[in-house]
Amino acid sequence: MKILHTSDLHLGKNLSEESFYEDQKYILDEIINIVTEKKINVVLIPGDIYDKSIPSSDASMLFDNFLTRLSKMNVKVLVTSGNHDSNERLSYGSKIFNEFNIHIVTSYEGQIEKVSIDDVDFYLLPFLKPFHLKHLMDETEYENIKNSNDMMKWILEREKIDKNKKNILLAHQFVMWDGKMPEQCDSESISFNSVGTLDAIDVNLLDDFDYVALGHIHRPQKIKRDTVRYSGTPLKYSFSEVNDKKSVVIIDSDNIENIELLELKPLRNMQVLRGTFDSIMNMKSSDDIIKVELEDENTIISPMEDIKKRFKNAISLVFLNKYESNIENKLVEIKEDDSPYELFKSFFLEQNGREMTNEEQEYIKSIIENLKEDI
Ligand SMILES: [Mn+2]
Repeated sequence: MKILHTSDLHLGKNLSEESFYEDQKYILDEIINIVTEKKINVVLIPGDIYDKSIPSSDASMLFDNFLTRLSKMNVKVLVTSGNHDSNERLSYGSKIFNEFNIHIVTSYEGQIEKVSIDDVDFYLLPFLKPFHLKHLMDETEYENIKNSNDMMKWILEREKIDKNKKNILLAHQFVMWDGKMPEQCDSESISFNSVGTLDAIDVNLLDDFDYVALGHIHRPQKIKRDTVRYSGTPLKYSFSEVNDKKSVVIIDSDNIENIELLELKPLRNMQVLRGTFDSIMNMKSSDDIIKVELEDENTIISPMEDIKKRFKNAISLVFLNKYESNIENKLVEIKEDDSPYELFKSFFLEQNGREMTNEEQEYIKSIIENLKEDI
């Protein structure tokens, strides 16, 4: 049996108001192509189907279309909810979907939902925090669950894992190895302060599983062994991921150790362009999603207008020069009776973080004088 593992689709996601709709549509088609070419029997998606708990109609249609196509191809789909998904929304229709080989699990009631296909048992664990289990325990028992690791221990102790079969777990959690957290990027929007190691699960707890299909972390990576993996997002969702290679994992249930990573080629790539305004305007034009980092010492007025003529999907711009990055400390107070020259002086200081040179002072004074003469 051939299995494909992806996760964190974040359907409906925008970045700086730029929609990923076409990119997501394209990459789901790419995944369908891989399913066809590689003769995949089962697709695993452990969480974060949608970017928002109330997905847009476009996002719902994308997922609907994806599931329908897989179902028609007789491919089984196993889905669990992530922290971005609303359990109620995602589980809508799930009882009927079961009849079409689509299994969506969004809740835990004391036993992990299991789907058996041939010689493999799949355990579908949705995103959980300890408080989700409170109603399943008595008070003293609950008091002993101090963190996600305790929670996972409690959950797994209640499972009877059949060692005569292959066992695969789907989970949407932080899994750490030897005290090291997984490598994160900006699009996860998980604050590390609130997370810390409180939410982390020790990978050694998962030793009974032949493969662990993880979601939650957007950078593809293995944790401890090749067969405990974050597939990562199918697309780059932040500029911190420009150098990442996105992929899906292909697993053969007869040879689980030999996992295969298949790179996904996006409709539009993502790039960070760094340089002076002039050098960037001389770079090769591109339709990629672009962030520009300007190195010019002098302020450039509305550079984005020109940049967008060359890079129509430029969506983010920062100035790297020392003045611009210091601006918040240089807010200048202006008075009502300031002369035009004094006003300009304040404006210059605020824009550039320094006083004008003598030459610049003379220049602006002469311009103001000329204007006065014109009036
Ligand atoms: Mn996610």
